[in-house]
Amino acid sequence: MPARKQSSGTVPPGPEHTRTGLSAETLRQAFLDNLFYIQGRFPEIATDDDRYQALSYTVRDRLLHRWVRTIQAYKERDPRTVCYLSAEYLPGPHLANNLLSLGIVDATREALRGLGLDLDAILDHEEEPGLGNGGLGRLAACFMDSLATLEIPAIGYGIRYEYGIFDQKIQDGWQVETSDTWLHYGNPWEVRRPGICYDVRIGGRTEHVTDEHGRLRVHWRHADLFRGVAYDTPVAGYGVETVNLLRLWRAEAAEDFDFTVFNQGDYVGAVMRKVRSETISKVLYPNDEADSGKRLRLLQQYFFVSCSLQDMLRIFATTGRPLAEFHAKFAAQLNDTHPTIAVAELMRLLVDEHGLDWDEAWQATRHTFAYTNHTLLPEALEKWPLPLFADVLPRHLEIVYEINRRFLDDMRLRYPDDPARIARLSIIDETPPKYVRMAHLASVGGHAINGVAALHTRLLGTTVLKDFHDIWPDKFQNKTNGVTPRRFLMLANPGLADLLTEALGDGWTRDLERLRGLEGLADDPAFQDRWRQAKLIRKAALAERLRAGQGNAIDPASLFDIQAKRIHEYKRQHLNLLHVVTLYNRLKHAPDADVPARTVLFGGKAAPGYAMAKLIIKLINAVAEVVNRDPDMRDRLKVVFVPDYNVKVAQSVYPAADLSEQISTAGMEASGTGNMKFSLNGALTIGTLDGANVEIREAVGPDNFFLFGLDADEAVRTRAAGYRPYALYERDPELRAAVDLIAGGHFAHGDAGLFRPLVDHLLGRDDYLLLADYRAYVDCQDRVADAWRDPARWTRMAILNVARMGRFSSDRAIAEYCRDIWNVAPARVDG
Ligand code: NBY
Repeated sequence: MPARKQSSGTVPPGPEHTRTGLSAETLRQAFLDNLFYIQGRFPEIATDDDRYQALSYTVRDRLLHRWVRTIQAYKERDPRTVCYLSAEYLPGPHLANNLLSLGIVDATREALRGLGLDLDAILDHEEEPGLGNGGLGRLAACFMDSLATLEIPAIGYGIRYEYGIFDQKIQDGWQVETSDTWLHYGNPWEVRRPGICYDVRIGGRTEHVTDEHGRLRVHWRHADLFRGVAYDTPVAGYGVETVNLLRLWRAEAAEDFDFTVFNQGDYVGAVMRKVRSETISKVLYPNDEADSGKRLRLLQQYFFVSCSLQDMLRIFATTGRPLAEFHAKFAAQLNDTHPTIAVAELMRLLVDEHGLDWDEAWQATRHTFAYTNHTLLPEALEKWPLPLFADVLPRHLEIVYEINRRFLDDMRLRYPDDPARIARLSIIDETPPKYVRMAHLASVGGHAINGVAALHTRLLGTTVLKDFHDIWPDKFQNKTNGVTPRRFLMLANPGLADLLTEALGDGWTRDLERLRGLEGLADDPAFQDRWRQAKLIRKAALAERLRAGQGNAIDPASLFDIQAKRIHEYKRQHLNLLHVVTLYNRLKHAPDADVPARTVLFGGKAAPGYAMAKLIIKLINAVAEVVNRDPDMRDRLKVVFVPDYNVKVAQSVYPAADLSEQISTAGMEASGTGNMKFSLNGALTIGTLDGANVEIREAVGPDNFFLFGLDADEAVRTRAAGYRPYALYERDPELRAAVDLIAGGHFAHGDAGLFRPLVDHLLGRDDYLLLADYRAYVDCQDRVADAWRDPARWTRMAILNVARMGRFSSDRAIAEYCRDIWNVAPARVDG
C-alpha cells in the first residue's frame, strides 16, 4: 500500500492507520475497535446490529478521509457545482455500495472471515433509507452515484424524512401499510451538522415600504418560523477519490422563537411548537392522486428548497464573487416540479434579502435552474390552490405574479390576438379557486426543460408543454434516463459481473459501452453455458429467499417472468394477470398442453389512497392462491407476489429475471428505469413502444425484444375513434373466458362482487386500453414461450441484450446533462 499524500494536517495520518487503512488486517482491527468503542460490545455478545454498525463506522472512517479532501479540492478550485434538488432519494443500502466504491469488498470479507463472521449476513441487516416513492427517487440516487464517479462537483439536496415510504405487508392478499422506521437503530452514514442550519419563514403578510434611498422594499412579516438542520451523507464515486455530498434537511424548532413563548411562561406551548415544527420532515408523502393540495406537502417543498438555496448562497459568499454571478457557480436541477418554488425563493433571496434589482436577479435565476419533467399524466402535474399558496407563501405569490406579469406581457406582444393561448401559458390557472401551475413556473424560470426518454420528450413538446415548445423550441432537450451499473450489476449480480470481467476486462464498470465486446460471444456454447449457470444461481437465490419468507417453493428452472414496479393502472399489472388467467384456462382445458413452466412474479407498492391499485394487488394474490394450489398447475404455472418491494429486494429480483414485463399503455410511462435494470441483467423484455422501451428495443435490436400492442399515436387514435372495450370482450373467446373467471368470483371464493370495480372499468371505459392490447400481448407471450424452448436461442438473445445496453448507464445520462444543460466539468480529487 503506497503512502498517501497528505494535503493538510487536518486529515488523519497513515494508510495503515486503523481509521484509514484498507488492508484486511487493518479493517479487522478497526472493526473490533468500533465494536468496542462505539457499540460497547465484545465480539462474543455482539448482536447482528452491533456488527452492522461497527462495520459501517469502519467504512465511514475511510470515506471521511476522501470526503474532506474532496471538499478541500473544491474549495481551492472553485468549480461550477451541480445542485440536484429532489424531494426524494432512494439510495438503497449504503454499506455494500461503499465497500464497492472503496474497492475493499474482498479485504473486508477476509477480515470478517478471520473473526468467524459472514459479510453477507451483516450486509443483509441494513435497513435502507426509503426516502422516495419509486423511479424518480431512484433516478436521483443513480445520478448521485454517477456524478461522484465522473468526478463532477455536486451536492444533492433533499429532505431527511424520519419515516420514509411505508413498509408493505400482505394480509389476506391485501396490502397493509406499516410505518417505516429506518432510523430506529441509528444511521451510521449521516453526519449531523448543527452548525449548518437556516431559518425558514412562512405565512403572515408583506409590507411594501420606501427606504431612505427612495427604493421600494418589501418586508415579509412572517407568522411562523422553522429551522432546517443539515444531515450529510457521503456519496463515494466508484474507483475514484471523489466523495460528494448528499445534504438532507431535518426540520426543527427555531430556538429564538421558542424563547419568546417560554418567556411568557408557556413552557408546554413552546414544546408543542417544537413538536409541530418537526412534523415538516416527519414523513414522505406516498404519491397518491387523492391527496394533492396538501398544505404540509407545500411546506415540505418550500422548507427544503429554502434551506438549500440559503446554503448555496452561504457557499457562494465564500468565493467573494458578486451575487449577480450566482449562476456561474451553481447549476441547479429541479427534479420534477416538487422543488420549483425555488424559482420564486431565489428571486426573493436575491431581491428582498440581498438587494439585487429584479432584472439582475431574474437573469441569475433563469441561468441557474433547469427542469426535468417525469410525467405526462395531466392529473399528476402539480398545481397549488391559490388560497393555500397565498396563506403559506404570501411574498412568493407576489413574486410569482410579477414573473407572470412580465412573461405574459412579452407573450401578448408575440400573440396579440390570441387570449386563449395567453390563458393557457399563464402560470396562474384562473379556474376557481385559481391555481399556481408549477410546471409553468419551472418552464419560465429555467433555461432548459428535459424529458426522460425520446418519446416522452417528443410528447412533452406536443402535448402538456406544447405552448412552451412553440415559444422556446431550443429550451427543450431529451435526456434519456440511465441506471448505475455499480449497484445494479456489480453488487446485485456478482456472478454475472465476474463473467463479464473475465470476458472483457474490468473497463465496463466505468464505461458501460464496452459491454459491446460480448457480441462476439453470443453464440459461443461454452460461454452460453456459463451465462445460464450465472442466471440459474440468481434464480435459485431468489427462490430460496421467497421460500424462507413465505413458504413458496418455486422452481429455478422455470421461466421467471417478472413485473416489479409501483402498482398503477397505466402500468397494467392486470394485463399481465389476464395472461396468467388465460394460461390457467388453457392448462385446465388441455392438461397435457406443451407449455413451458413459468413462474410469474409481481412486486410493488400501491399508493395507500389508490383503491384500484390495491384491488389489483388483491387480485394478484387471489389468482396466486388458486393457481398455486391447483394440482393441474403443478410444475407448470406459479404466481408469486414478492412483498415490500424496495431497492434491496429489487437487487435480488433483477438478476433472477428471464422475462421483464414493461407493458404500460403506450404514451404513459415517461421512461421507466426498471426496464433498463432487467435487461442489463440478461432478461429479455416483453413490452410496448412506451418510454425508454423504444430506445432499448432500438439498441438491442428488434429481434431481441418482444414487442406488442398499440403505439402512442395509435392509442390516441383508438380513444378518439370511440373505443368500445366491450366489443373486444365479446369477440375474443379467450379474453372473455379470462374476464368471466375473474368476474364470476373464481378467485374470490365465489364472491362475484369483489373484483367487480376492476372488471366494470375494463368493460366500460378501459382508460388504459388493456382489452385493445390483450390479443397482441397473449400472442406475443406465445412467441416468448417458443423462444424459451430453445435455450441456445434464448441465451444468445440475452447476451446480445446485455452487450447492447451500454447506452443506458446513468454515467452516459449524467455526461449529457453536464455537457448540454449544466456546463460543468470534472474536478479531479487527487489520491
Ligand atoms: O420517474 C417516474 C416515472 O413514472 C418513470 O417513467 C421514470 O422512469 C422515473 C424517472 O424518470 N416517476 C416517479 O417515480 N414519480 C414519483 O415517484 C412521484 C413522486 C411524488 C409525486 C409524484 C410522483 N408527488 O406528487 O409528490
